[in-house]
Amino acid sequence: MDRREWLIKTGIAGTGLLLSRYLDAADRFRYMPAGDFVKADFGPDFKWGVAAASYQTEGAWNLDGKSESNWDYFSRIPGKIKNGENADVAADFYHRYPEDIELIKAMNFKIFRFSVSWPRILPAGTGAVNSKGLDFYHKVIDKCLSAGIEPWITIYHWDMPQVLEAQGGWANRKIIDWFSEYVEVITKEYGSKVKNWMVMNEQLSFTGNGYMNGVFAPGRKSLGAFMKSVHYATLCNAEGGRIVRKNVPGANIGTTLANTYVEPVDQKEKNIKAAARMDAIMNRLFIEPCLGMGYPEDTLPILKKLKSLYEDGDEAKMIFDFDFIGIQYYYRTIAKNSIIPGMRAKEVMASERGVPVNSMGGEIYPEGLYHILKKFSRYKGIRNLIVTENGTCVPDKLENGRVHDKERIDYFKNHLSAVLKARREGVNVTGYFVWSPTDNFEWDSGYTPRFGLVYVDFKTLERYIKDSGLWFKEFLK
Ligand code: GCO
Repeated sequence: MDRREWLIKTGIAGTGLLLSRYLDAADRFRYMPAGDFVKADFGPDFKWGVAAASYQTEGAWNLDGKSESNWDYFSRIPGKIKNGENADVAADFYHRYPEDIELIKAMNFKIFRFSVSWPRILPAGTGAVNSKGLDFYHKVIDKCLSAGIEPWITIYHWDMPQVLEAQGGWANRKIIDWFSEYVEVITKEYGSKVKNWMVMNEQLSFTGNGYMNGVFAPGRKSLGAFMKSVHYATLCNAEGGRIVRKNVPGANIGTTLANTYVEPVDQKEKNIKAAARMDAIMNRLFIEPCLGMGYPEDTLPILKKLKSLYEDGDEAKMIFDFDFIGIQYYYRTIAKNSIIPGMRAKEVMASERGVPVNSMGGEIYPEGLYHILKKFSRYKGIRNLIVTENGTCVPDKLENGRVHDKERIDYFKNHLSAVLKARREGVNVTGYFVWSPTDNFEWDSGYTPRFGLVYVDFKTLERYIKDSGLWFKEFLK
């Protein structure tokens, strides 16, 4: 057993924060080289899927009765989106879903995770249901089923009717009623055909980036609004789960969380503590209340402010009776102490550290996925983990109808190797979904970062399977 293996076995490495005390970069464990594992190593029931989201792919922003979403509105504010882009057309999934589902099938995936656009279903946010909106997802679901692909629905992947955002969105407690109504409608509508449901996509991303950093819709920069959005999103997550449970017999219910592996920049006490505070926000804030542990306020005292938002019964209502947790991992975060109030920690950017990065500047660090899976497996209440998103953006070039994205293939091999290592050590990780089947609209970064297994020419909207898509086709066959 080498030093690293020993650290992992003894659980020392599992704390993450202590690891770099013992290991320098050269010691990092090596992943199994290409071809050293095969699909069968993951077991016969392992779930292989791809993941996408409504606003990022559909386009058709004002067709067939859909109302304006918070992102439609936000993307029109000058300066909010790179190059002034928006997702009015996106990948035109609204019209091209049959082709895209055929492509998913051609790459030998068995699951398609997609989200439902709330403003397509309830254009006024609540009240009248738009039957054409309902029809669209029936067609998507039916196409999946006829292609032998299991549809997995994300209920909320960040697009809400602008009419509700204008009333405060996630920072208004009424969101609990608004959201519950929406969940009632779609679970009753699709529950007989769809058994796998994820209530939310990355609460931290839409609350933190939307209400605190202001880089996502609705572009607010308010600690107070952020706190409210955290608490109400926590309540909605659990309540959404209860509604799915009630309306969909035999449902498999989860939610998906943003994750990053946090380590301190060095072993100074103050930086270790800063990393712990950052970890509390980035990895613990939304899972711990689901488990009845409350918010991680011992590590991050500012979270005590959340208590002032509690109403009678909230503590119990925050508990989420889920079947699985979706892990969404892209990069590692290195933290150091900072005097900025609140988290009192800041990130040491990958660019300052000279490490491999994706085209958005996130560090490519496969073993971080292994550590996150181990970390989550240590929560007593989590029975089942699925990697519901993992992927990378590369400056792809289309050449004679081909995209030679070797970097992306290596990324997948190394991250799959990390998943397998966790699985072999007893972590109950039961699936892996790639973000994303096709290139699409990457929020405030617009169309520049390409995450797809399939290249989309955004001028013609034609699709081309990249080498990474062909790699999966072979690997999954
Ligand atoms: C997210 C979302 C996706 C992103 C993906 C790549 O996690 O931000 O779920 O919508 O596009 O993660 O950044």
